[in-house]
Amino acid sequence: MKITDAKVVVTSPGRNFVTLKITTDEGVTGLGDATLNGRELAVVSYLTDHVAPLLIGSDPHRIEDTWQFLYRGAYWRRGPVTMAAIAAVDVALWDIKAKVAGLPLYQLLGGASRERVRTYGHANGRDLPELFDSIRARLAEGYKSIRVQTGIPGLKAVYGVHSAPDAANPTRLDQRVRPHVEDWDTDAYLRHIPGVFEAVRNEFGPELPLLHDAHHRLTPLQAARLGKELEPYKLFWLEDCTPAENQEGLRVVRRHTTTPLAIGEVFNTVFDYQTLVQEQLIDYVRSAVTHFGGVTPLRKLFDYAAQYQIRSAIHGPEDISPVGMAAAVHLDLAIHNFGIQEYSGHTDLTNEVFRHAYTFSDGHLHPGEAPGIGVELDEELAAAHPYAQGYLPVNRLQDGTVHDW
Ligand code: EZ4
Ligand code: CO
Repeated sequence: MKITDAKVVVTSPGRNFVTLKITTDEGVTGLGDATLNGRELAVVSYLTDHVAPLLIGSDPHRIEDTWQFLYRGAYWRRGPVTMAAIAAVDVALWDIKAKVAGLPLYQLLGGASRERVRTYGHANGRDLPELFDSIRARLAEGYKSIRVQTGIPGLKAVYGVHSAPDAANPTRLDQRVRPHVEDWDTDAYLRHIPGVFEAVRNEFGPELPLLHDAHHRLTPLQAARLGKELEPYKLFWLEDCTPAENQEGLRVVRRHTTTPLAIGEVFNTVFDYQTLVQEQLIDYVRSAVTHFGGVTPLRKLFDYAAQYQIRSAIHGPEDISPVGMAAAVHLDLAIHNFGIQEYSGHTDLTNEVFRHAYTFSDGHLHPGEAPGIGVELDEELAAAHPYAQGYLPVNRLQDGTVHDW
């Protein structure tokens, strides 16, 4: 069997998605997600200009060898662009192998370790009444675990909370798209958050698993303090409390709090995790199949983390396409040290462009029984919704200093 074509499809059914489609001489095709939110076209070029020519004529069954060839063969290792591109190839090849076998991918990964995959959904509100409504809406949709994000008094726009369009900071300037500007004040945040969790616990009781994402904004000492102050409310986890490129910083956090910690959605190789895992400084590894080089290396990370009783928590925002989500759900079902899967769902139009076999019900996902990863790309519909330039927001402190978003 030989690869005869590798093409990249960029589509924007509400937001941008980058998909690799690999075709073989026997007519079997495979899909991989390569979406890197806000920097999509860099990955498109990496794939079309540099990777696709290398794939033509090669054997799609040699997944490990192809992965090593692309990773080591580039000489320039790691980084989100490289690893998103390699991830798309890896998942497309797993899709092909599983289709040839006539089995859903999870069967090739060792088979199901559980009946279904538990998820968490996002609730948010500018104030407590709005937040409570949002939590009730997620519970009504079936979610059993809830990530809580809230507005902060005095701040106009905060990560994870819907805000009114800001006339002073237009996202379009002279037809050029500019990032939306959010504002930030760590002291105001630290003062406000514990009271929010106290109120949520009082309203929804002790059993509901609650999560919170600090989105890389705190110093180790600030994170230690927050973790400690949240202990009475027994969080499922506190996510991305610091920008964890400085892995050693987590020693400070860990020394001071028993609030569980989750980190890694912006990481792309196992090397980003070495200190965090070996020293057991975190409880959940957060990388997505799409940004970590695919199913092959993410499986290895999970097995490595398992030795330290660290569990999986694959990143699942809307900017992971249904192709990336499908690959994640197969892995979730198969591995032993599964923790939880983030799941926000996609718009109806996105689900039409990417028809998928995975299903969501009663707060749980299942990958379905279709051979491969179980996603079909409607290329005509994809073409009807072309790429639209877009950026993630940026964050500024009260005096204008750029801060981590
Ligand atoms: O900000 O995926 O936990 N989820 C997150 C996401 C990220 C986006 C960035 O593209 O932090 O919402
Ligand atoms: Co996050």
